[in-house]
Amino acid sequence: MTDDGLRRARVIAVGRNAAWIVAEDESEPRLASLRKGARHAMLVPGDLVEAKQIADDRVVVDTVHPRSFALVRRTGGGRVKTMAANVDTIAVVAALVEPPLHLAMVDRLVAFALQHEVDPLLLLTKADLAGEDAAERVAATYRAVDVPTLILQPKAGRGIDGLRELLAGRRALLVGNSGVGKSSIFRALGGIGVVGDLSRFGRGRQTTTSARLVRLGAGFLIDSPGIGEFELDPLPAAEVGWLFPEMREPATRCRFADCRHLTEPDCAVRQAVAEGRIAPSRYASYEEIVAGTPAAPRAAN
Ligand SMILES: Nc1nc2c(ncn2[C@@H]2O[C@H](COP(=O)(O)OP(=O)(O)OP(=O)(O)O)[C@@H](O)[C@H]2O)c(=O)[nH]1
Ligand SMILES: [Mg+2]
Ligand SMILES: [Zn+2]
Repeated sequence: MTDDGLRRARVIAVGRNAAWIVAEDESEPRLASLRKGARHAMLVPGDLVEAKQIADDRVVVDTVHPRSFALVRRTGGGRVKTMAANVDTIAVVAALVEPPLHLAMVDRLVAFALQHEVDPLLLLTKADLAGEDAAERVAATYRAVDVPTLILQPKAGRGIDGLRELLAGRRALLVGNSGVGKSSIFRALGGIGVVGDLSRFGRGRQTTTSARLVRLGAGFLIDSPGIGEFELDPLPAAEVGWLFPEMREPATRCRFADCRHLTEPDCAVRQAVAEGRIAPSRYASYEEIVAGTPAAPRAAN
């Protein structure tokens, strides 16, 4: 604690008038109240705050530090929602089945991470239901484009040690469709399922309704509610192409310097797809993003 009674703390979960925070030099979370009408009514997990102890059992969030990176997404209703702050890693979680594998969304999230210079990871679940071959095929597609990919079975503990290693020192956010296993992974890494009265259960399933954070050594991991869709803001084709690293080299060999790799003649990117050097599912995602078509669930390669 500093002279002015302020203590630096990380936000782990946020409710309407209060937030769970954990001081940097403590391990137990404390419930802190938020000043009504203050800007920090919009706190999200990952935010770094200064908290003031005003009585033995009362803590108030005083100030919020500027965010280094916040994951902001547009909701169906056209509003924006901030999911987490100060993360340096986006851990995309995708189930191979149940719900069906949604590669269009995986590709958008990976592209989004590259666009914002945070590191993408891919965590594949439910290989026990989908089969190892299917899991390895998908993993190979993403490892080939330098996205670290793990096959996990959180309840059985499979892959959890490897994930803990991969996350060491990182500030990571779990993101993906509902039911893919984000909270299962979060719990397997030591996250608590329910944080006091800020959480509630949705529709009989253990659907996560608000984001929350677990500290992992010097880093942390944030669990978030499932998202139905994820769209990138509109971008010129050349920029979308840059977000698909496997297209960068072929793109230098297209006949036209401003080739969008759609219908242009002598396109080295489409040639690479035809020759199996670029995964058709990745190229399909590229096409959809350039065309502004919403992400549609589609089968793996
Ligand atoms: N068989 C199998 N089931 C899994 C695996 N991973 C997660 N599950 C199950 O999938 C269901 C959904 O998992 P959750 O962890 O709640 O999913 P979530 O991504 O947190 O879902 P939301 O909070 O709704 O976004 C649970 O019944 C898990 O036990 C896996 O690798 N194999
Ligand atoms: Mg959940
Ligand atoms: Zn081209």
